[in-house]
Amino acid sequence: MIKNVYFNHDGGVDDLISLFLLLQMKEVKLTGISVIPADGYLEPGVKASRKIIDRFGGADNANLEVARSNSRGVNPFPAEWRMHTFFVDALPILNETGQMKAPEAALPAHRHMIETIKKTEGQTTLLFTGPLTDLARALDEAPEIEAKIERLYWMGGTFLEAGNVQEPEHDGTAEWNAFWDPEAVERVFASGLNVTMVALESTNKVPLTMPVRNRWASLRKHEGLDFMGQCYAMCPPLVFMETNSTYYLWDVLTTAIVGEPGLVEEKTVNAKAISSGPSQGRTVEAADGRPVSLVYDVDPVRFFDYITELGQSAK
Ligand code: AGV
Ligand code: CA
Repeated sequence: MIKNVYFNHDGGVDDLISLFLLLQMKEVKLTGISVIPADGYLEPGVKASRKIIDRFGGADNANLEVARSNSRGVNPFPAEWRMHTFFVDALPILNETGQMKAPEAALPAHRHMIETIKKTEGQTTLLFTGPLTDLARALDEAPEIEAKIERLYWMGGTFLEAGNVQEPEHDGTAEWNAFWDPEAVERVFASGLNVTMVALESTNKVPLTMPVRNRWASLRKHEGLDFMGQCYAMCPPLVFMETNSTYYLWDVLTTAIVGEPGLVEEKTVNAKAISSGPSQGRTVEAADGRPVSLVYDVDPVRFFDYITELGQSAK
């Protein structure tokens, strides 16, 4: 069965690779894209998205619109990470024709999502690989869209003791996408949406290792895999130590599940979001929380095979 998917991302390396992979999935029909300037910058995020659609989207996606978010976060991402968006946008493979054809949407991201969900026949699956701000605003403005949303797949949060935020006024328990806008997580948790959380529990099991990079390098005659390898080369391989900058396939795992849910194990957890204080952005299990489907395990071998085959199939 073909799923209608609306994709909101925040311009990171793995967000943009996620767009590339979605465009290769036969079981996915993309209905709209939007870009929020969280772990990336807006202008190159929108441009890189349009160029990826042009280069790897084929005729079916020629009219796929890319919308700009006008949302602002609470806790900004480090500029060093955000610079990645410019690097991807500047890759020669995305600039060969010197043109950008995929249209930019007139509406800001949250309104574009509302209108797209309304006009799409049947249900829409939401994929969010950055903060939830645009979804929280869309639900405030048009709560009726809830009934047309099949499920939200969100890369974010964790129920582990250790998150991935290391900032001066924080206790380290949050995941970054939740930390950027903690109130948005609270708002989405207050909705009746079906939520699948791809939290650090599972993404910690898919780090970007040297063997993975080398596999794609050996297959670089396939332009899609060369593109993935070039993108990930922007994230320095730190093989002797794990630092705050170690890269995992956070968003790509989340995206892969939309195409192939069987790659992972899920369980229902009752969740709450903490929206202020030193634990802001933390998600916790609580008896009176709302149910979410937590992706807690993944088969890394099958996962890497799946995305490598998808990348290899790109024309
Ligand atoms: O927390 C993971 C989220 C994902 O959506 N992002 C990166 C992915 O796009 C933030 C992030 C955490 N650690 C990072 C991040 C790092 N070392 N480099 C860049 N972004
Ligand atoms: Ca992201």
